[in-house]
Amino acid sequence: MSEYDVKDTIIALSTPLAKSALAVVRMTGKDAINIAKKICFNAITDKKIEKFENRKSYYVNVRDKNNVIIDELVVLIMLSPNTFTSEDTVEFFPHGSIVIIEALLELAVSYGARLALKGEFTYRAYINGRLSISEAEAIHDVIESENRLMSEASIYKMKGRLNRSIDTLKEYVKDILILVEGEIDFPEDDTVPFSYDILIENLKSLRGKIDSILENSKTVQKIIHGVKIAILGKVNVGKSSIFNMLVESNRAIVSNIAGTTRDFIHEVFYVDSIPFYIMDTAGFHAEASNEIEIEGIKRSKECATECDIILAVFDKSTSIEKDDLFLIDYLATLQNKNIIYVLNKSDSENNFDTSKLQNFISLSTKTLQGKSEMVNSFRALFKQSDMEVFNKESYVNLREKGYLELAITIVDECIKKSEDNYMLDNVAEDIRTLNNTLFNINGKIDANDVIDEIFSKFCIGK
Ligand SMILES: Nc1nc2c(ncn2[C@@H]2O[C@H](COP(=O)(O)OP(=O)(O)O)[C@@H](O)[C@H]2O)c(=O)[nH]1
Ligand SMILES: [Mg+2]
Repeated sequence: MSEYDVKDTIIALSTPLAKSALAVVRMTGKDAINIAKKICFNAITDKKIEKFENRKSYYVNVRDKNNVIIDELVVLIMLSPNTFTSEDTVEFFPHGSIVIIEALLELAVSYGARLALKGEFTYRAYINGRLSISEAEAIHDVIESENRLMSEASIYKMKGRLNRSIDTLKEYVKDILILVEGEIDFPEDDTVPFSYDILIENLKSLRGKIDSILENSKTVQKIIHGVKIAILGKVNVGKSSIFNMLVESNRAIVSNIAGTTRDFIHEVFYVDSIPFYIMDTAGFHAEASNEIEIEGIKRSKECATECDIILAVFDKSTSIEKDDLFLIDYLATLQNKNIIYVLNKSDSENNFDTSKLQNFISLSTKTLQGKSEMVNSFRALFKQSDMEVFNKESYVNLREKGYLELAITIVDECIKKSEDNYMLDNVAEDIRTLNNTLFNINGKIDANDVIDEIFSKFCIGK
């Protein structure tokens, strides 16, 4: 990355710039310790600290060039090479005052440090071989995580879970290359038997391994992104009551005044730690009488197309009406949707003709009868094996997916060429390209613009 000069000592606030009890300011680079020595004084004796030892914390006064105290704080010393960036690193824990933080940064800069750019600490970790590009990206995912499963999956990715799968692929490709090159260079030597059939078998098995990384990634992503549920039904069937029952709060306004839910609200709840994002919608009318209702129905339909599950709610206490039939007909037009029909208000007298509904859950938000059946039907969307995949495997992002898909195209091409008994030199060339493609996923990449793109998504101080 052209603008990142790795010779500089860099410093940045790693926590948000806001008033808080404490903040973390991190400095890394060859002058980090020297600069710390110039500005830190023992908080008890007020003497300079001659020698900073590795992995020790020091209680210090930071003094500016006029010897005025900026703050009394703890610094943590981490010496190269066992640090995040691999370089000498000093972490300051000042009070979370914006004035103090800015004075501290300014002071370090006056002694030769430079303010870090976005993602520059992680960039150093990458450049110094501490992290692969995939692991660096996973750090970004950890910070951006919106739920516990997302952070768990990204932490495992950061710790190298995907890397290990990619490395296994690379080993496999290397073995295939050895097989092919052995035959090219020593066709007479049969210690490793060669035939196109053996080669094809190996290539097919490699393809299976790539396929399974992509498949596993889909499962992991399905789990971490959770499931979107939309609640649809005519007014007053109890949509908002169901919403509240599932999120276990009184977020949505429940009322017997028709049309209370105007703006859609959404919340998250967890079943076996899998996040479900649920959306309450306005009533579904056959005939909208005003613009708000027209907009409401339009948005309900949008929710229905975007979500993974539709809870279609009907009211046992009322007779089946035009609006109900309108909803049933609308749902019939949707394809590949998971629709759960719910007959709510099971505690009341029956006025509803259920012959129009094939399978339905009988529910009462008052007595909670049917709630566990409903939750179980959400749970049933996930197989036990999905969770096992989640616990063992990793996910790929768009960049990684692109390379894996490219790898598949190359493997398929190799299989085809082998089936047609192409010259082995030609196949070997493709396998080398394949090797480079996999290398791009988690190896060191040269393309500056790709690296720029990746690290520019980071925040400063990361
Ligand atoms: N008896 C009974 N009444 C319910 C039940 N669920 C909701 N209600 C009532 O039905 C009315 C409409 O509920 P609400 O959740 O606002 O319906 P929405 O318009 O579909 O969002 C309210 O008076 C609720 O108290 C239930 O299971 N049994
Ligand atoms: Mg409502």
